[in-house]
Amino acid sequence: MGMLVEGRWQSEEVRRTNADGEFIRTRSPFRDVISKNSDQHPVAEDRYHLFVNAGCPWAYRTMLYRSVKNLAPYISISYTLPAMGEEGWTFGEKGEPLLAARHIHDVYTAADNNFTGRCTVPVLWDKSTGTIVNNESADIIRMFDAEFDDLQGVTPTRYYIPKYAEQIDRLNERIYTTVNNGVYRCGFAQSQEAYNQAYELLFATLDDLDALLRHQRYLCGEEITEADWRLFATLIRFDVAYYSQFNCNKRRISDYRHLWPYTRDLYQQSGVAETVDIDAIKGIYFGSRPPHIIPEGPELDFTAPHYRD
Ligand SMILES: N[C@@H](CCC(=O)N[C@@H](CS)C(=O)NCC(=O)O)C(=O)O
Repeated sequence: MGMLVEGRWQSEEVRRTNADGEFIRTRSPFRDVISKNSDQHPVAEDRYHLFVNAGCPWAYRTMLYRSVKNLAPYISISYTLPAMGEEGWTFGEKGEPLLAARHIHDVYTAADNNFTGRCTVPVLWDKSTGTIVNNESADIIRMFDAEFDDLQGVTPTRYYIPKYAEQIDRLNERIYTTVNNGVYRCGFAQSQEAYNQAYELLFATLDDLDALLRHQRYLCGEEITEADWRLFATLIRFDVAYYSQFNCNKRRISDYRHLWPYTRDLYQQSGVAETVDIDAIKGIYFGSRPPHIIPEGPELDFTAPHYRD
């Protein structure tokens, strides 16, 4: 995938690995926040917009929070086509309705016409100031979790639960490194050593989480927290894409005694199933790489009873 250089798209593939063949993820450049007390980006109805690709696990986190936190009436959304094109993520011929953008890079140059960097999803856009608030999913879900309660007039469920904050942070760190990003470290490794190491760490974490979930319903106990949703974004894609396309093939999630019913348990929570788009997941991982063949399977039933309550 290419990138913008001083506001111009350059299609040449940008190197993603270091000298040891390890996959390196770049940092997100837009890190402002929406908050009740902000002059720049205050909480307001119909002011913010998300640009996402429903196949992408990072963008998916924000789609999931928008749904489970009931924020759809306040935050509008545009979806790119799942597969990457010559100019990165694209909205197709007609473009998307908010900015008439045809590509995600048009959203970045609309915010900064001299922008240099990768054009990633998700993007959280402020319609009033005409700029990008933030393009880091970890920040965006925290805002969605905490900042919009007043607007809704109710106190919805919190997922970054203060009493579990330390535990969530610890889980997030290991799960991000070895699972969320770990599958990419397997899939994009450019050396056998880098792949082997990522693979070992990935399955060591999955095995430990499976053991943990034997004793408790969710990662921190009996309540769903941010750590569960962040893990779920990868688990729901695992058997469909990472197992085969990223060579994460020691075990499928559906082979795990506890992780598999746990995945179904989260899938069956209110507001979740409608955010899971299996065709988009296949589209992003298989449609973006030659030979662009979309597999028929696997057959997975996320609606089967989970027996975890
Ligand atoms: N740190 C970002 C990462 C987002 C990200 O890497 N998104 C991928 C799609 S799955 C992307 O847009 N990649 C395009 C690129 O790297 O140029 C986040 O979590 O929000």
